[in-house]
Amino acid sequence: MMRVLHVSDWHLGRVTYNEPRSVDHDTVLTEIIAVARSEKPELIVHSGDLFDHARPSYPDMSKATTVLKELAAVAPVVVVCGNHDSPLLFQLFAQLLGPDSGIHFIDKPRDPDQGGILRFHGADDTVLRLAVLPFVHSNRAIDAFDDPHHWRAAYAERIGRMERMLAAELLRDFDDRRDIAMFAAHLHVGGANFAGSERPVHASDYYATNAEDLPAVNYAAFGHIHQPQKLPGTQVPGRYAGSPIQLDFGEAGERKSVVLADLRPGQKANIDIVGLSGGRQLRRLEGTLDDLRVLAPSVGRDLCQVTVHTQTHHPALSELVDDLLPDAVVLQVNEVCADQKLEVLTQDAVAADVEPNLRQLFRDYLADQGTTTVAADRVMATFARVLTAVEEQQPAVMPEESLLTDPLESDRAPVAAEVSR
Ligand SMILES: [Mn+2]
Repeated sequence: MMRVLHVSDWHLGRVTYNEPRSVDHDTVLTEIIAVARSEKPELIVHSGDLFDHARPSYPDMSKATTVLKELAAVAPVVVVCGNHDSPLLFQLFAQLLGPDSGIHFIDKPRDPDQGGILRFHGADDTVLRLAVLPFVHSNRAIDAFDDPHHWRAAYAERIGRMERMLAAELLRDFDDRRDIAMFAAHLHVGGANFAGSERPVHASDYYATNAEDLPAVNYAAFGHIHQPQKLPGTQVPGRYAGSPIQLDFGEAGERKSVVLADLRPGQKANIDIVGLSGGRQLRRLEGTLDDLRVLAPSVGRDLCQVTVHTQTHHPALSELVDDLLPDAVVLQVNEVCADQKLEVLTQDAVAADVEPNLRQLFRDYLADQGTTTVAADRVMATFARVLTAVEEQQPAVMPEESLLTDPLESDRAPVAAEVSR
């Protein structure tokens, strides 16, 4: 049996609405190291997006290598390059840490015999074969001369070809009394649930791959999607381990975790989800100031996006909210102000005048959009005054119009003759 710890999508260096997440990372990375030490896996797989940026800060690089070394003290570590990671930085890390570090940085997709398949030996005679597939950018996988309508299919087809190639080699001379097959990739499998924080640098980072192309392995360790979940649409046992912290509000309320997979030759994987605290939670709060007062004790140190419903505009609302939530980090305060929106006209009123006039259209606009500071009825009154002034002052005939009614040049007496006279 070989136990594998699967982690993913750390996004070190992440900043959420100007709030650095390093303290949250410190919390969950300590938890992950503790899980590794107590569960004693024989292999640790990080399925990509170690960093949030291709050029991480020095403290984040130092944090990454320190934590990976702590993990490598327990078992060999494989890190697959994600779409946020830099393949060149991975090469540099590999160079600096050296082949004896026990940390394998997989910088780019490789042929099976050029580093695309790794082998690890268990304490018993078990051999774990691991095929690795880092993120493939779409510009590497599609031909720009192809019809763009086919790009999505071309991408999936190209990835499918890579997967089939790896699978063929992975399962060659496979002895299922001794061998275990695993696949680690940073890819979007069609049908997976998005959080939104996966950030499409190019919309095409969202190009899906086909679940049916996955190699038939004992366990598939996937990264890219931040919500921990089973791989969709496939019988292959596998999971998105998910990010260890809530990276953005799309992930608010999500429970974060890592995966422990016990793999035995010729048997179904035994998969265990180990919960993480997730660091500080992201929370959306909405209500009146009184509602917030009631909610306040439950908020603690959470990172909050607050929407306050007020009657009239509150110039010092942010300070008020800060006072109400003294321990929380208030990332954003939105105000929904009753007097900055007008009531929508009833259907009867609209029906009476089939073609809505400018006043009605502007009124509808204010009902929908509201104003930012001044009360909506004042804006409406000003608009009405301006409109009336324009309507009452009959616009003069425009110069172009007089040109059209004037006789043509040839019908007139020559201008030069008039002058000479
Ligand atoms: Mn990610």
